[in-house]
Amino acid sequence: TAPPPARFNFAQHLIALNAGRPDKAAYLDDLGRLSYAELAQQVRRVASGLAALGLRREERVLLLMHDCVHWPVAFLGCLYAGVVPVAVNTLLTADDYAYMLAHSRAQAALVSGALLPTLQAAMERGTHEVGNLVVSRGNALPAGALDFDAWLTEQALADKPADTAADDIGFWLYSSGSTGRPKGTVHTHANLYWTAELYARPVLGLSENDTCFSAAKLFFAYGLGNALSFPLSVGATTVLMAERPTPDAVFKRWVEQKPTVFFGAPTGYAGMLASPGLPSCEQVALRLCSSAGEALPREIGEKFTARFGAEIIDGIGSTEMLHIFISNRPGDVRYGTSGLPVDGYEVELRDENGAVIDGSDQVGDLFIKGPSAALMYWCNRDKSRDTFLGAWTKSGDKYLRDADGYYVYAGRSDDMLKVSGQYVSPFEVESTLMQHPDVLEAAVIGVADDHGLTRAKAFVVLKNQGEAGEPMAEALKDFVKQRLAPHKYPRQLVFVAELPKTATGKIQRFRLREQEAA
Ligand code: 3SK
Repeated sequence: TAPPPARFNFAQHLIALNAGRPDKAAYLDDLGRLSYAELAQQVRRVASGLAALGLRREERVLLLMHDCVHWPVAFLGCLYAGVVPVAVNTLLTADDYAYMLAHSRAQAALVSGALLPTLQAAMERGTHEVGNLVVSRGNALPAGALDFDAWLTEQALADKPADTAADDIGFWLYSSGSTGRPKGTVHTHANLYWTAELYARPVLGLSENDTCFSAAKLFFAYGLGNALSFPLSVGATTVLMAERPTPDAVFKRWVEQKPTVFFGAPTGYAGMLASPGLPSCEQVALRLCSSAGEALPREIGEKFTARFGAEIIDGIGSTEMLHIFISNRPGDVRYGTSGLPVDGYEVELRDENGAVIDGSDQVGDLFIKGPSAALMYWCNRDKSRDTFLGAWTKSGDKYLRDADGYYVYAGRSDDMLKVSGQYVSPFEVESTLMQHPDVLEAAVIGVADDHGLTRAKAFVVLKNQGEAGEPMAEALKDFVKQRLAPHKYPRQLVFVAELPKTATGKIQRFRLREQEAA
């Protein structure tokens, strides 16, 4: 695959690629359709609008929006202008956004109307430098805020893109870690190109004949590829949906909009297969499905293919590598494995001394080398140094290679959990539980549910053990739900008299895991 030219602007690259299909639908969202010509125009209007607001190259803009046509228009408009969008999870709390605003020093925010109250609470809570708010699909706008559509119509078309280098900072995504705040993961313009050219085109065989639909939202690295950089790199059409990807919401799009490629996560596939509304094979047009976020249990893949004929292509990616670097291949799917390295990426398993493991069936730490790796974690030298090791990136996952060379997931190297494809830090949940006046201490681990998918389970020591019982368990779950993003609360919570600890008082989560496995 040829590298992008040294001077390269990913938004301009997409506009040029699709200049020959002006009337084709680039996006179908809950309210309408956006053609490729309209997308190009709106991207150039956003670029002008940002300049008119005083935004300068390399300054950051917070992008906090539900999936709708404004999201790709805003993201690519920033890239076209050389402004850096910081795309953030829509499910977080005001406290999370307050941190992100201060950390990124975002100079403006592009926000969905429904998310505006949370963002405003964040702005009141901490220091920030947001000078302008542009609100997508909002009702009553606060003084000084701009309506996204009205703002766009007032802008001229920017006459040329920012003259960015392929290696210039393009955008940030936040990635969660086992301790501390989320890390601002800094990606280049070229990284978007690489993931499309190394994975979407050759592995998924995406083409302009496809209609893509991703249950994973655009703010996830997975969703950003699935619903933006991949389809726009081949001239396909993408279905966007603002609401949560419940089985019924997904089925409605499958049946009405007939996507040919669907991107989901194992929890979603399990929920859909168990749902009474599951459509028949004849009602849908799926030719291929993708799964990532956590390892896909074999049974889910087999059941899905038996129902729809289509394979689920399971793979592993990361926010740091931007998309998938080990994947199954259509026509050669081994359910229960993540597949083989994607061409263009090298993969190593290393033992605890850092030596490369050559043999099969030995668990090691997974390292990846490839051109789409992030540059760094913003303003976090220690964690950057720990993860980005020259040409190699540490994934934080444990894997083994089977006798045929296929990679099999063997857990995390740290204590992080992946619940419904999203990272959950046990420390964060434990410290939230410990803010409750009745809790003495707590430990959180991942346990497998009936489908083999990970769920958070909390072990809680109460100050007064006599209060243990269902009402207290529900109260503690609610306590966490009110303070953290919804995917972080423990679905299971049990009371224990004490937690296993080292001589120095550190909680031994591995003992709880062993106890659960026994
Ligand atoms: O969350 C993941 O595992 C993932 C998968 C594919 C692409 C990107 C990411 C972050």
